[in-house]
This record gives sequence, structure tokens and C-alpha cells, in this order.
Amino acid sequence: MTDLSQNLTKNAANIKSDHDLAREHIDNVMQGRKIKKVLFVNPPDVDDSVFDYDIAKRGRGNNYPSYGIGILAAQLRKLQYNTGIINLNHEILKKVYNNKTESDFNYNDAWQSSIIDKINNFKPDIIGVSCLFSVTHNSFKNVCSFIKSKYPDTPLIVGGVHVSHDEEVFKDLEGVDFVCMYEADLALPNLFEIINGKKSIEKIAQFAFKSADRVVTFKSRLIPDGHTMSVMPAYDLMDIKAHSKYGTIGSWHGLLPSGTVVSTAQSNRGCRAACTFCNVRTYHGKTVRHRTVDSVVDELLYLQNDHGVQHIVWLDDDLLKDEKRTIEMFNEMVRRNVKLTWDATNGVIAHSLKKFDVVEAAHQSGCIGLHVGIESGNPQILKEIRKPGTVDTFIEASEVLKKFPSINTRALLMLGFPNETLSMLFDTIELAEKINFDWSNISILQPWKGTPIYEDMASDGLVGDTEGTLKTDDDEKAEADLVAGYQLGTYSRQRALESGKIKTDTLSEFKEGFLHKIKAKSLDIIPTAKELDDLWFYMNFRINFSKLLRETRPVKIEQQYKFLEHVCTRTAPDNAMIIYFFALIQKKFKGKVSNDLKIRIKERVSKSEYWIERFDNFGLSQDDVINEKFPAFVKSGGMPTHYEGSVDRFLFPTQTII
Ligand code: B12
Ligand code: SF4
Repeated sequence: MTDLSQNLTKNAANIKSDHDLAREHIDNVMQGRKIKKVLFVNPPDVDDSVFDYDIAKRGRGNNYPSYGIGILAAQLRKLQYNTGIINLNHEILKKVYNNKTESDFNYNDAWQSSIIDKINNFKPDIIGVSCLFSVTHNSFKNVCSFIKSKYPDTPLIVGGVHVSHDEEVFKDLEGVDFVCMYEADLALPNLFEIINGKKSIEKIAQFAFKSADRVVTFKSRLIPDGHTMSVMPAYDLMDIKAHSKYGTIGSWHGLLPSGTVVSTAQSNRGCRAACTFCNVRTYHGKTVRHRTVDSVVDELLYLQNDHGVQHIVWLDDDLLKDEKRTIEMFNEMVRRNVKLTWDATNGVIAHSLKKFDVVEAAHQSGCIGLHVGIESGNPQILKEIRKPGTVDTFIEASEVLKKFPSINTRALLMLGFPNETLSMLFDTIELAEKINFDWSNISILQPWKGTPIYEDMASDGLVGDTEGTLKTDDDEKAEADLVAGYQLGTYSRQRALESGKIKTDTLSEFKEGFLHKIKAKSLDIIPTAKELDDLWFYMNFRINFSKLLRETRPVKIEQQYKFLEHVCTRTAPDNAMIIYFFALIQKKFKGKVSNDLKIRIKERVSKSEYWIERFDNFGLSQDDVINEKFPAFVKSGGMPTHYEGSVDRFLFPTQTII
């Protein structure tokens, strides 16, 4: 050996390996204690600045059972660990439900007292906090630092989608001792066995911690296969029956009879596709891993028979992957007497819907609602975002779905892709009109860290300061304090705009049509982030609402009645457009508009500049509701200011839907 190589070997021996650092860190945190009791915590969806008491009181806060930590508890029980779960989102909604007046309610006290009670009673050796969503970051951070401030000696570990993609998230958390990244079915028990001295530190995987000068990460993964995933969450720890009593699960609650007990289930993980705006591939890897059909059906029967569940929302990202297995699973549900109805709120891939047999088996096994991921009607955008489907695929799928009118179909559409022109956006509108799904959920692109589109947009300077938003000149920060960083749903920007929480520019272009808000000489312009809010409204009005004027099919009128009744009472009672169109559908379904709606439309439209302008721009009037006389169709929502091209693409469809 030369002198130089001898010196190098000596130095290397002095530098601690990451494994040594991990062992030291673990020993430091654990102080010789072993793990026997594990408490899992799900934080509230949002923090107190975004939480809305009225929404929660109306039962419209999302309240999904904590499926992921339920699975982890079940996996750990196999190794004789004692496990507990507390879902703080559920605890808050329960407290609001039982609370008399808003002034008696203190949000932070509500979750803090729940967690203190639970920890004091359960006395865990380690606490694991979950976080799936970046929009939950502030709430998650508050929960972690609160627990650590009260129980400084109890080790704290975090996991879930939000903490797995981005080191910055972990750096921003206080009091967190360990991170276990990605799917943790195998990695978390593995880590606990290492901590307890039953396995060597060399086996560590999916693990991170803060050393003195950096975040040390172990990236190798222990990916659970279908067999490992074939376990039932620890439902006995989860108060399953009460979740849909205090809040909402899935997108089809409106179509279910009041009081229906809803829960969730997952039959596979991963997705065959790799859409550039989606986290699923980076998180779950390239393949789809299936649970055994028997274990899924066992779980459904257990939920039905032991917890009184009546409706299931699938958590799968690609429920219909492997069509043969899917049909087998749906048939097995029928054969073994599963009486549940179900919906695919997370969306299914259109390609599988081209097959009549798949949709028929879904229908027979209780399917009442399907979201279908479409996103765009423009072939170039579809290619760029790597959507698994072409315009033809979506049209073919819609032809099959039309044969099953009892299934309520909804398209998932997006706008605001990088370099998406107005013309491309009109391709999406026109495709939606052609396939004529029952509703379209339209959202503005949200670039999340860990997705390919985020990386590209960040390097092109196209992302906003707040994660999930687009670059804009607006003062996003002020808005971010008012709402969670996403476009649709309970605490969304759109709800905040409607209710006046976020102020909009006021009236100027009366009688000129809504699209006058957009300035464009031609359809080749790329709308600004600010214009996307108005284009969202235009699309939503044109694709969803204006269609209701032309609807005549009884089965669809009944579905829309139930859906809009729910939205009008629970989700957005202050949305005048929804009051108007619920009144229209009520007239079609019941032959009469209720006095309550006549009073509400008057109150809402007369008092809000926002709604006065919008009604005027689309040629609607509150008198239509009051006099129970609605137009047969809306012809147009105007044209962009300075527009020089032909009028054709701005004309709404006018034919009756039969
Ligand atoms: C069901 C679902 C929902 C449900 C709610 C789910 C819930 N509260 O439980 C609904 C429909 C309401 C929803 C809403 C939203 N969702 Co969502 N949702 C999902 C979905 C499809 C499945 C989640 C799930 O239950 N998986 C099944 C279980 C088994 O997995 P898991 O929970 O991840 O748990 C495993 C690991 O994460 C880990 N783990 C979890 N917790 C912990 C804790 C510890 C201590 C450890 C060690 C490990 C660990 O181990 C578990 C077992 O392996 C995921 C996609 C996905 N496949 O993950 C998106 C996903 C989580 N949602 C996403 C988004 C963006 C949203 C919305 C913002 C969408 C919107 N625009 O409105 C909202 C935000 C909701 C809110 N907080 O207000 C993104 C999150 C990306 C991000 N960085 O934020 C995902 C990843 C999908 C995507 N498009 O990329 N969602
Ligand atoms: S099809 Fe859905 S789940 Fe699959 S990659 Fe695309 S957006 Fe994600």
C-alpha cells in the first residue's frame, strides 16, 4: 500500500458512515427504550386560518377514515405491537357536529384536547403523524410541534405522501425525530425492529433524519407486494360508522339516501399511467400491485356486516387495471352477496371503459358513479401531459357509458397547462360537450412538488410562490392565508371567490357577455393565471350549468336533482348560480319551484355584485326563478375583448338533450 492510499483508508475510518450516524441518532432519541405501543395521528385537513365552522356544521368537511395508518396499525399488530389511532380531522368534525354555537368552539383547543386525552390514556412509546397532502402542511406542522412541546420525551415519526417527496418539508418541521418515507407497510415494521435491536442497522430503508449538518436519507425501498397489501386496516380503532355522519366521503354523497353509512376501500396500488402532473408514479412506482380478490371482498363484507357500511368509495388510482381481474372482482362481489353501492371518486382510466363487459360488471356490482380522467380535449396537450387516452378513447368510452344511464358519469378536466392557448382550452370545452357526461369537475392545474410538470414549470419560472399555484402577479400570499392552495372543494379558492372572502374586480362589462373579461385578439393567446379564474367560471357555466336547461331525460333529471339539492344545501348554499339551477331542476323534477329558493335567489343576487354581474353576463335573471319561467338555452357567454376571429366557437349548444 502506498502512503497516500494508507492515509485515505485512515481518514475514511474516521468519517462516520450514514449507517453509523443513523444508529447514533436512533440511540440518542430512544435512550435505551424499546417500542411496544405505537400511536398514529392524522392531522386536521387544514389549520385554523382556513377552517370554516359553517362548512363543518353543514357536514361538508371531508372526513375519510385514515386508511393508510389503519393499514400500518394492522401490519404492526402482526408483529405483536400495540397500536392506537386518532384522526384529528374526524375529532374536530365530531365536536362541531355536537357543538351548539360557533362562539363556544375553539378550533385549536378542539384538536389539542383530543390529542392530549388520547396520549395520556394510551401512553405510546412512539407517535407517528401522517400527512398526505401538501395543502395540509401548516396543520401537520402545528400538530407535530404541539405534540413535541407537550411530550418532549416521546419519539415522533412522520410519514405519508407530503413528507416523502421533498426534503424541505422535513426541514420545516419542528420536533420530528424520524421520517419513514413512501409506502410504509414493510418499511415501518422494519424500522421498529431495527430500533428494538432485532435487526441490524444495515437493513434500514426509506428512512431520514436530521444530523448536525444535513438531512441523512436512506433511499432503498421495501415495496409491499399484493400479498403483503392483502390486509384489512385496523377498523376496530377507527369509528368507521361515524365518519360519514360528521362529514363527507367521496363525490356521490348527494345521490345517496340521507344517513347512508359510507366508507372506503382499496383494491390495488399504483397506476398504469404516468401523467406529468400526478404524484402517483413517483410514490408508488411503475407497476400496479393488486390485493387478492378474496381479501378485498372479505373486507367489503366485514364493513357491510360488522360496521353497517352501505356505500364504498374506492381509493384506487387505477381501479380497472387488469380488466380480467376487475371483472372477476366485481362478479365475486355479486356472488358473495355484497350489497354495497360504490363509486370511483378518484377516477378511472377511460381506456378500460371502452369495454362493455367491464362497465356491465361494474354496474352489476353496485357502481353508481364514475369520475373519468380526461383533463384536456387537445391532442397535443394530452400527449404532453402523458394522459393515457386520446380524444377517440374518450368518445368511445362515453358511447359505452351511455348504455348505463344509472351510472352517474363525471369528467375530470383541467385548464392552465403550460403554453395552453385559448384554442386548446376550447378543444376541452367542445370535447366535454360532445361526450356529454353528467357533470365535469374542472380544475386549474396545480403543480405539486415531486411531479414532472412541477420540475419543468419551476425551471421555466411558471410556478407561484405557494406550492400548487401558478405564477401570477396577484398577491398570492394574502390569498393563501384565506384558503387552502387548491381550486375546488370545501376550502377552495373558488368557494372563497363566490362567498366574497377573496375580492374580485367589480362590474364593468354589463350586457357584453362574460368572456369580455378576457382580452384576446385571437384564440392563439395563452391566458394569464388571473384570467384562468374567469375561464374556469366560463367553462363550468357552459359545460355544466347551461346544459341543464336542455336536459329532458327523466333518469338524469332525477340524478341532477339529488346532486344539486345536496350542493345547494350543504356545499355551497350561498352560490346563486347553484340556487338558480337547482330551482330549474326542481321545476323539471317536481313541477314547481319552492318558495324557499325564490327567497334565497332574491337575497343572494340582489346583495352581491359578483352574482349580479355573472347573471347579467349570461342573460339570466332572478325573475326566471321567481316566475318559474326559464330560458330553453343560453346562446353564448360573449366573446373576448378585441377578438377578431369568427364567432362559431363561442356559441353554446342549443339542442334539447333526449
Ligand atoms: C383518497 C384521496 C383523497 C381523498 C381524501 C383522503 C384522505 N383524507 O384520507 C380526497 C378525495 C378528499 C382527496 C382530496 C385531495 N387530494 Co387526494 N388523494 C387520495 C388518494 C387517491 C389515495 C390516498 C389513500 O388513501 N391511499 C391509500 C393508503 C393505503 O395510502 P396512504 O394513505 O398514502 O398511506 C401509506 C403511506 O403514505 C404511508 N403513510 C401514511 N401515513 C403515514 C404515517 C406514518 C407515521 C408513516 C411512517 C407512514 C405513513 O404508509 C401507508 C401504507 O403504505 C391519493 C393518491 C394516492 N394513491 O396516494 C391522493 C393524493 C394524496 N391527493 C392529492 C391531492 C393533491 C389532493 C387535493 C389537494 C386535491 C384537490 N385539488 O382538491 C385534496 C386535498 C384534501 C384536503 N386535505 O383538504 C395528492 C397529494 C399531492 C400533494 N403533495 O399534496 C395525491 C398524492 C394524488 C395526486 N394527484 O398526486 N384525496
Ligand atoms: S391516470 Fe390518474 S392516477 Fe394515473 S397517473 Fe394519471 S392522474 Fe395519476
